[in-house]
Amino acid sequence: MTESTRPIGQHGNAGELQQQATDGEEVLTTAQGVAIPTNQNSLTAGDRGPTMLSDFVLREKIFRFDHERIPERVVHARGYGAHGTFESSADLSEVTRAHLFGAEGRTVPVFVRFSTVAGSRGSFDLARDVRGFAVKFYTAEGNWDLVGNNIPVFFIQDAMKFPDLVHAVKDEPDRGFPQAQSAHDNFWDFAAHMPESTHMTLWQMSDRAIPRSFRFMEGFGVHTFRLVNADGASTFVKFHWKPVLGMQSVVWNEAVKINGADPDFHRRDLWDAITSGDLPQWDLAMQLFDQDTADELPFDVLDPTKLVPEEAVPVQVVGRLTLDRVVDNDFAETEQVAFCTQNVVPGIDFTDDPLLQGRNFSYLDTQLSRLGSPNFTQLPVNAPRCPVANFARDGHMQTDLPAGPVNYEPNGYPTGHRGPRPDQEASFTSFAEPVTGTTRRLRPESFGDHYSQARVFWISQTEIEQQHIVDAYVFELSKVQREEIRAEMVANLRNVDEDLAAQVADGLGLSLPAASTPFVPVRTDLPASPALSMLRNQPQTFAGRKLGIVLTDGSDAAVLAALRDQVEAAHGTVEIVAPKVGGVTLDDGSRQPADQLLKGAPSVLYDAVALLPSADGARELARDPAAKDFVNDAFNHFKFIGVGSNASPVFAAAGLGDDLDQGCPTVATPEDVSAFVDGLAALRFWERPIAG
Ligand code: HDE
Repeated sequence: MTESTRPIGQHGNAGELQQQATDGEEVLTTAQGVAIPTNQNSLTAGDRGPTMLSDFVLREKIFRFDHERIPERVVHARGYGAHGTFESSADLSEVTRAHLFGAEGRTVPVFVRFSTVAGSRGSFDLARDVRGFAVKFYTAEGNWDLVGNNIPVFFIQDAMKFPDLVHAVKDEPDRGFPQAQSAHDNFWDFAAHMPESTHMTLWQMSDRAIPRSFRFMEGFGVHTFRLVNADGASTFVKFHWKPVLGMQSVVWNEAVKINGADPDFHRRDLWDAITSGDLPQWDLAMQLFDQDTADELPFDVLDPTKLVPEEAVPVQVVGRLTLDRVVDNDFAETEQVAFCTQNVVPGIDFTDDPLLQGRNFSYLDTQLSRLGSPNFTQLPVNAPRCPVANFARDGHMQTDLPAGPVNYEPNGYPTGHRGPRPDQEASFTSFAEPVTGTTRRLRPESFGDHYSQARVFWISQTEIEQQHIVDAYVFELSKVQREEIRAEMVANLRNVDEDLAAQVADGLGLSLPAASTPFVPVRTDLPASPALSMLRNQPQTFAGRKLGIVLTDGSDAAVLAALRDQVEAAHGTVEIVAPKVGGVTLDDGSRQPADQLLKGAPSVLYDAVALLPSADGARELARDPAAKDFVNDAFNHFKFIGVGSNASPVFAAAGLGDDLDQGCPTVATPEDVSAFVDGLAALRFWERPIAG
């Protein structure tokens, strides 16, 4: 064990004296290792007298507590991390000298942190927001950080604009709200005046921004990076993460309710999946292309507001990420992990994407403000798992013990005492790119098309997805108080698609404004890219999803058993919801504990539901607002609902008596179960004729 990975309490040498409490637990000590009889009562003078200044136990405990917090991340403050492994499945040595990709089957440990962007650390998981997808690969050649998002493009083209973007989207500075929401004046004012952000806002208004959980979302490196091979030749690369369980999102009304019912919905989902052995997985995929292909594309590959369509450059899977271990300590790991886009290894390099160049400065810089010392690289979660040797020294919280007199180079000390020497073979060498031109502060012309790819995204969506995008714009812009911002946004949307703009204007009760003037003409000849639609690429599986079953005393034990068996056979999970969390007595006399209290587990927490009350139980439920909300929400959120033989009174009471459709099949006998469970693979019954 290295110095930096020792658990607290194992530092130093206890010598002869091995302290152990009588019950076998560790002995309670101060931070100095001094055993103390209690840390529950202060030292006072007399029975009710003053607390003594000499009470170092009290002072130390309070002192430690007073300094527990560090600044939260300026963006991506709310995040959740886990450990895992990456295994390569391809030999990419022709395009990169990175050891990690040098052969099939190479494995490296990883740490992943998912996050929302705008909200503070204590905000809620289901904000309509971009999600961060940051992966630290602890490779044999040093740490590689792929700090991506779940959306493949970004709001801005130049790092110079990032502070403006973040100021605009965060809570408004005078009033300090709204929290974790882009639905306010400053964000849309900024977006309306930044046509380059239009493509990203379409993605942000799509269901991608309200994922069902981290397990069901894609990830993207966003920028064009380079791979560099042993001969120094470069290939452009776009990185993708593809969830093995397929993509899935919730609907907006569901998101709003999940935030109230379980603000930790996403982190709980990840924790539950990993701890139950249902290990989340993503394929790492690459789009590889050369300069000629880049030149043929109708946009600049250095522009981070553009993507490379999968139809133009295929996405090839090169490995798989498996998350297999939850953190031991949220602060030590998830909060202290320090991702830096500048962390690359030999064989992986940057391009001149101006956003990426700015990030390479920002991430290192921000760690100092968050973690307080350049020695953050020594924290266990950040420390490389390969040797580290250089002449950097000292600083706050230095925990390494670099021995010897040499802390500079060149030096004339004899071999073996000179300190670390460069190894040219092993070294990272920056791609040798010819650079010409005069310095300037001007955006390249090739970055001037702000709408054509936004249009491609729009026309690639199914009607349902388009409707959700319209609804999201209408919702967000309805929260804006300065009305001219609405018109300015719609004026931009007219350049994307007239229909989109007309629908948003109609939803806002706004007469259609004149279109804004695009910097370059919008290309309407670019084809749709079906790969951009979530619904067109639905996974058709209930694996990893959850069925909530409402039971009462007297519920049918045989139907329940069949449901549980078949959902589990489909690799889904089942949760029992009952009027009392102590559980119910089934019709065969057996006792069934509940996982959730009905009043505490609305149907938004489930992917599909089934109601199996007894006749008496159904009469009770029909009077229970929580039960009525349960079925109403499930219905309105397009969920599949299994209807037990006695359940009709609950639906009648919820006003759904005549509405039950093919998405609400009867599950009256064990024989009905397989059709219901098979149907769950469709995930939602979108055919339901309700406004979503
Ligand atoms: Fe970040 N970003 N970012 N960002 N970003 C940070 O670094 C920044 C951008 C992303 O889980 C900060 O350690 C600038 C794009 C993720 O710890 C900060 C620019 C993408 C995370 C920062 C961008 C991202 C961050 C705040 C424009 C997708 C969370 C805390 C030039 C490819 C990582 C920190 C984690 C975090 C700066 C744009 C993703 C301030 C200046 C584009 C996933 O350094």
